[in-house]
Amino acid sequence: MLSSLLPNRNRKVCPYCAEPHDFSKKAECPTTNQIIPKAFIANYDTIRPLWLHAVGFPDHGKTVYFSVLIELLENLPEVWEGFSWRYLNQHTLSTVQNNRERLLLKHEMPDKTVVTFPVPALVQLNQLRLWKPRCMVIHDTGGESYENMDIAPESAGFIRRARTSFFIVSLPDLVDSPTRSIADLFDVYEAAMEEHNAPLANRNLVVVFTKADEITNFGSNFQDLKDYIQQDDWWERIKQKRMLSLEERRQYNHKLAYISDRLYEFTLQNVNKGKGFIGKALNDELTGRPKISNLKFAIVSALGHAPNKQTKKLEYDIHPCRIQDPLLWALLLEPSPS
Ligand SMILES: Nc1nc2c(ncn2[C@@H]2O[C@H](COP(=O)(O)OP(=O)(O)O)[C@@H](O)[C@H]2O)c(=O)[nH]1
Ligand SMILES: [Mg+2]
Ligand SMILES: [Zn+2]
Repeated sequence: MLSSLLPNRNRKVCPYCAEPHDFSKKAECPTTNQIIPKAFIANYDTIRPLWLHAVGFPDHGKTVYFSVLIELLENLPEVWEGFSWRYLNQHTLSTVQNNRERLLLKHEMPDKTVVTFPVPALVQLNQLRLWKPRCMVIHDTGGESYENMDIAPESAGFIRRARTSFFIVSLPDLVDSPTRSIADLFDVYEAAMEEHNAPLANRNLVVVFTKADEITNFGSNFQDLKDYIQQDDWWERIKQKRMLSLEERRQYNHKLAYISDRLYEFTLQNVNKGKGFIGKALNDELTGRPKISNLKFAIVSALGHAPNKQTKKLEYDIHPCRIQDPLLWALLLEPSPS
């Protein structure tokens, strides 16, 4: 018992169950029996894990977001000088290949009942230049629904471990079900986190408004948000193999902060119960102290257009917009310790 409390430099947080184990004798998770990739253990101190997970109501776009994000990463070397990625386990590779076939070639949407990344996907990101290399541990929190919020019990450890949560909100879906609001969503989220012993203090929340292609009216004060979505040229740049300079990438990060502030205003003014949501996220009713450390906002369209309502298939190829933004926020909010 005591030995498990003592610091042990061989103990590393397991990417498959999110608990620390000593891997010096056997690179296997005692809980899930998964073999830990050698590269994960060998580089643990220099290529730090970046735990990524998304919470949100079913159907708001979590699985599609992660699938398209990976597609973007595979194309990123066309716009980020020297960038490379590496899948650390066969499972990740198979999942990516399957997504490629379904989403990109057959234009099909992910199955609702199947969790796309039941075993976390391990994707090493190298040569980020503005940041140190990282190993993304992506966990898709689909599957069993918890009080209308997708947090399967086996996801709890990941949610506790991750310092940054992507709070996936599809405004078009909320408008279609007027009895639900973003403030309700936060209550469900907070209850789910409490249930899983994952306190909100010291946590970063990145609200990701998904399906931006379906938002037709941002209101007269927020035309710049519509422009921001439409003017993302990364996908075009990828096709044209036009690199972003380091200076352009720095400016992009500044723009990210500006857009987050604008989306904060937009949420206050134009989102049903938006003010209530921000109040809940930022203030602890009892102490008045901040609840969430950082509340940031991003807006994305993973597909670029809605699938056909009848066939549920895309009618033409995906055109992702701003899907890099939530990942950039995670990198900015959780820099690797030097
Ligand atoms: N218009 C539009 N629809 C999307 C987008 N992303 C997802 N969807 C739709 O939302 C559905 C649910 O997405 P999914 O990622 O499976 O949701 P999850 O249950 O939160 O994982 C998909 O089948 C698509 O019909 C998007 O970027 N734009
Ligand atoms: Mg899903
Ligand atoms: Zn483990």
